[in-house]
Amino acid sequence: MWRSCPICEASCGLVLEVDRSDKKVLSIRGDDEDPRSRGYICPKAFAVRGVYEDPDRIRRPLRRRADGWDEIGWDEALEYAGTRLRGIRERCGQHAVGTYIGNPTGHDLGAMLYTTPFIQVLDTQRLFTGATVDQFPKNLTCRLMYGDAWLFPIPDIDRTDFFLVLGANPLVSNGSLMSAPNMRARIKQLRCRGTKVVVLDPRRSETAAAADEHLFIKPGADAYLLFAMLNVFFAENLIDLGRLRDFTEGVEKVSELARLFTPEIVAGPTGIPAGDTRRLAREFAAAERAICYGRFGTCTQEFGSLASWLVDVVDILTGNFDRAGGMMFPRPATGQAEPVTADPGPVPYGRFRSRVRGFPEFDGQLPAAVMAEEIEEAGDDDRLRALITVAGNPVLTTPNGKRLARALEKLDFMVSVDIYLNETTCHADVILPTTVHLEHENFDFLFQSTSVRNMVRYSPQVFDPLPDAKHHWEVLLELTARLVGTTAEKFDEMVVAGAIATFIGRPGTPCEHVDPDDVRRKLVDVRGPERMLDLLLRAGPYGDRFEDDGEGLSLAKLRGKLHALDLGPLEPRLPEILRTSDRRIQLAPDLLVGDVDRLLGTLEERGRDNRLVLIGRRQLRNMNSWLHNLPELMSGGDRCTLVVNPEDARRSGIANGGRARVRSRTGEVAVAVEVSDEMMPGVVSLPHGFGHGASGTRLSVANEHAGVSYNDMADENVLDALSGNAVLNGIPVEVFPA
Ligand SMILES: Nc1nc2c(c(=O)[nH]1)N[C@H]1C(S)=C(S)[C@@H](COP(=O)(O)OP(=O)(O)OC[C@H]3O[C@@H](n4cnc5c(=O)[nH]c(N)nc54)[C@H](O)[C@@H]3O)O[C@H]1N2
Ligand SMILES: Nc1nc2c(c(=O)[nH]1)N[C@H]1C(S)=C(S)[C@@H](COP(=O)(O)OP(=O)(O)OC[C@H]3O[C@@H](n4cnc5c(=O)[nH]c(N)nc54)[C@H](O)[C@@H]3O)O[C@H]1N2
Ligand code: SF4
Ligand SMILES: [Mo]
Repeated sequence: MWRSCPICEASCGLVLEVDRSDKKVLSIRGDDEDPRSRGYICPKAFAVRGVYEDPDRIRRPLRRRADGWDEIGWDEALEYAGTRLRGIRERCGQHAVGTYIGNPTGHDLGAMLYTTPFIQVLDTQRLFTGATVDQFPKNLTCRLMYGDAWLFPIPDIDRTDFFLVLGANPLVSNGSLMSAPNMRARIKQLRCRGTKVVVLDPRRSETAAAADEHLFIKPGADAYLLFAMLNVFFAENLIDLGRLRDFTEGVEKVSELARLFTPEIVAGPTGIPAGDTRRLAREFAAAERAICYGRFGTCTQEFGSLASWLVDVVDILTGNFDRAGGMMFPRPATGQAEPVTADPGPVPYGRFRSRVRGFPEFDGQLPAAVMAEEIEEAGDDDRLRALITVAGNPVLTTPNGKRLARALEKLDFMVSVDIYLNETTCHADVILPTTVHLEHENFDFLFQSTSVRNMVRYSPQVFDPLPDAKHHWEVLLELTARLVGTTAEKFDEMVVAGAIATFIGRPGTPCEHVDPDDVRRKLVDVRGPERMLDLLLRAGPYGDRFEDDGEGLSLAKLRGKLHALDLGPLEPRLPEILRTSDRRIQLAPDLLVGDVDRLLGTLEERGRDNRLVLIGRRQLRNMNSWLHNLPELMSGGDRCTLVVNPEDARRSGIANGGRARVRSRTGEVAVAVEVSDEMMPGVVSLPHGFGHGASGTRLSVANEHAGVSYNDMADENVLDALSGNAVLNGIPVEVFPA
């Protein structure tokens, strides 16, 4: 069987040898014929078997009793959850019920498509997602600059001559907002072709080690550095917008601001000598085709929105945007990035605020970092009383997780849609499990929009689920229907009718003259995500538009393809797909410009600041917090170690192989030490996602390799001031011998 790997964004092609009668996976290997991954896989590919077989995985709904958990039937579980949630909404208002949606949602078509109606029906001001511990600054800046929070520019990496990477480690993460399997081979190939690869990172990461050049940068200082590069571009007449000049607003404003940040002024806060910054800027501007790419590290910091913004500004002002070898916009087959005629209206920002610290919403979301206080400290008439976690483990993945764990115990009611009894779900009153990867069809919905080449990928179901199992979308649909007071079948019909009304017969779209009744007859005849997918594909840019014998895509046609379907290189798409009100790129949005004073205000202080700070470190065999229960990924020694520069180790009195205590404002942990000059002096590093072993969890393997939780040390009070993204890097800590 052929499938794509659903664990990370790269979505590599897999070949599975299976025994279907015995429901056993005999082997997993990389698919040599997959045009995207060409045989490449990483060790996490084995997780699709590991999770499927894991005896600790939850297979039937669990209800909490005084002395443990009872397996219960689906009717009872859904009725119980629905009744309690409805009761709290009726008594205390809709905002008393909140939800936290986690990362695996983005890897499952059904979860993606049915989360939207679920959120709409909840209609709560307590919507939290993993986005606010990840890429929310990028969402904000894309909304401000291009008019859509999900219109991300993606590196056209294979055609570039200069690849500048800030705050990303694609050799380990396998790429984020840059879906491209086997980054090691790609980078090697690029360098053979003469492309220069430069990495700015406080740690000599795996990617930095494979690059032409690595510069240490102090955590949180990217916005200064990027402004200084812009300063050089303006001072030395290196600005060239090319065809973007005709539809870009705000160059003058950026020039004014950049004047304030010379390479000399930012040398203190960045730790990068002015000469290096100047040279970097000149080399970047001189390259025929260049990419400035920033990701997790440039988002999860106090100036996350400014840094994310300036990354794009550097690309735009050097003519490296929306053209081959620069940053480009993919064209997903399901139509997310097609031109739209409707005015997007004002930026959805600050329409309401969190109750306790008054943080403004963006796009309907509040920062995950305020969750605990909304439970514990909001007034009795207004507190968050019930929470639904969906495929998320915020106790280990959001700042001050220990506090959150305590707060969850104070909820009136908690539901978790999840497959493990882990550090978060152990606080729930009822756990609703879903089928896992091999038990359902899939389509890489999100990663078409982040792929470095246009592509579509369908993955078939491998095994029938247990007779009484439910898919993720079914669980969400059942819960949603119960909140509305209707049946799942009826609600699903409403969802499809809504989608048909959106995509069919709308003036100015490819299916303007298609008959909605005809569409309904022709769609695949099943409930759920496959029917929606068929609609989106057929109405999408490569679709058959519901013509009989049409050439274009449909689900039926896609089901016949064993491997990913390559739809060609990325192509220029601007200005057609801009969604800003005036259909122009907003290079200097007021909200971002307004935050530059804060950046200026911290220049001196940051230059002087020599406190020790903590940053994270992804590891090839982790996926955030949730693959630690698979023995095949947990062999070898303790991975949850603190890496310390030799100078800092000496100063702190700790040694390689010894143990250290790490203390921040919020927490303290004890870990094993590795001393290495891969760390910038003044910076220590620890992986996240560990910290298992909590009582009440059912993770027999993970609890044996418990480690400590990074997020016990991340401070829930320090956020990116604009987007509310958590600051997960650059946390001031003290380190001393254990
Ligand atoms: N300090 C620090 N914190 C971080 C990060 C960091 O680098 N450093 N990274 C951040 C990032 S980028 C992210 S995306 C977040 C992730 O944060 P979360 O999404 O909160 O956490 P995960 O560890 O991905 O947990 C996934 C959960 O989904 C469940 N699950 C897995 N598969 C399925 C499924 O098919 N169905 C259902 N229903 N449940 C499933 C797992 O059991 C687990 O409970 O963490 C963030 N937190
Ligand atoms: N193996 C594995 N792969 C994963 C995941 C996983 O947990 N494990 N998680 C997946 C998810 S959900 C995501 S979002 C992606 C993220 O993927 P990436 O965006 O590639 O993120 P990271 O691998 O965390 O790399 C961030 C880098 O930023 C550096 N850094 C820290 N602070 C700063 C700073 O202030 N400035 C600069 N310039 N650099 C800084 C860190 O040292 C690190 O090398 O990875 C995905 N892939
Ligand atoms: S890089 Fe690894 S985890 Fe990511 S899709 Fe490929 S095989 Fe799966
Ligand atoms: Mo993420």
